[in-house]
Amino acid sequence: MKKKGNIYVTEPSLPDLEEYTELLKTIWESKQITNNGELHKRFEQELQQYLNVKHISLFSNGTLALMTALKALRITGEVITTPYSFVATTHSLHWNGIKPVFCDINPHDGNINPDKIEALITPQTTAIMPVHVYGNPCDNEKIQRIADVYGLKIIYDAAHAFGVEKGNESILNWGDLSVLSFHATKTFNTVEGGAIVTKDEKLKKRLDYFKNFGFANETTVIGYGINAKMNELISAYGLLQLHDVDKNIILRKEKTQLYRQLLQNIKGIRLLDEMEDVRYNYTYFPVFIENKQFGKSRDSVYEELKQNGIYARRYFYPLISDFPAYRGLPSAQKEHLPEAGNMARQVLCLPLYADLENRSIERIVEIIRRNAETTK
Ligand code: T4K
Repeated sequence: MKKKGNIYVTEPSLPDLEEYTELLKTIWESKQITNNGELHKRFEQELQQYLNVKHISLFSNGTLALMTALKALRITGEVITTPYSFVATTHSLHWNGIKPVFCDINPHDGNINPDKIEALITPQTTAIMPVHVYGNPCDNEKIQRIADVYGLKIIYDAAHAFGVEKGNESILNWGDLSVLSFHATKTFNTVEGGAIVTKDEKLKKRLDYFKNFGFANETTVIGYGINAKMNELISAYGLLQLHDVDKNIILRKEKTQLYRQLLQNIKGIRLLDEMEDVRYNYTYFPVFIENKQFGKSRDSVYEELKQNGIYARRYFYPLISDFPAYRGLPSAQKEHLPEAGNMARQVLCLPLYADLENRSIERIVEIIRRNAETTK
């Protein structure tokens, strides 16, 4: 339960209640409350235009979207993925009977290290599932080159990458498809929700069938479909969120810049670099606390903030490969994942959301500064 006065890692932006009520009235009149209604169609269209992508299929959440994506692409055997992510990434593989193979990451962006992928490929490998962690674009060129040589599919977990562009192109167009999450904790939220983006019109159709039990029409079921549809009430909410998302991203950018400026002189705090040709969405603000230089551990800063009513989060600690469900896998062994282990030990995601007050940021940085053994 949230307590008034505390500051949490995030806070959702909600649509205008009166506007939402007006839209709800149209649902009450039509009595179409789910199953590809008018608002669902409108939301899909407007999102497709906003994100500048070819096709998009809405889902009830990101996890079901990931699970459905793997099914629709008939992915089997082994999939090479990152341990430095939210556990849903790997769970979606397990739910499809696929063995995850963990690959180490880059310390500069937290993403899968493409130079380490090839060594993990076996005759059972069918796909690569990278994550654009914190919305940082993966090295798509290298990953695509490997996929092309070995005939592998690429499923991007783009849960953090809503609206992210590189060189004026949506990164959601990369790979065979990209999966978005619209969870309450994301820059663009629909309470719960998600979507799959693809360039392939036929795949978009198959995804639409798969999220509706596999029904292609009243009498044809094309495979092991699931129920992962987005309903009309959520589509209405999403349509209104789209009006505000640009404003929210700008506010988040300003907060991020303030953090960066205030943190710059604290020894032992490492921030990830931003690439010049990338439009970020500022969903997370991760800092990495280098124990020796900083003088105290990441966990002591985490606890100290907590005692002051500030709830930062250690996304992503522990590594997925350290959870009991996965730690027995050969690729999960710590010696194969040194960079991921380091980042998981050092990371702290500081509060970031559109309504976060600047004086709260100043307070958070002050607490961190007090913790630092030495400052310049
Ligand atoms: N792939 C990746 C890479 C992902 O990061 C995620 C989800 C997925 C796949 C799966 O997508 P979904 O199936 O979720 O669509 C959160 C989210 O539940 C999860 O969506 C997200 N990633 C993950 C990184 O974080 P928690 O357990 O940290 O959430 P929770 O409830 O502790 O919320 C954090 C803080 O946010 C709270 O302390 C207060 C605030 N908050 C939260 C909610 C839910 C609010 O102010 N209002 C709210 O309604 O997992």
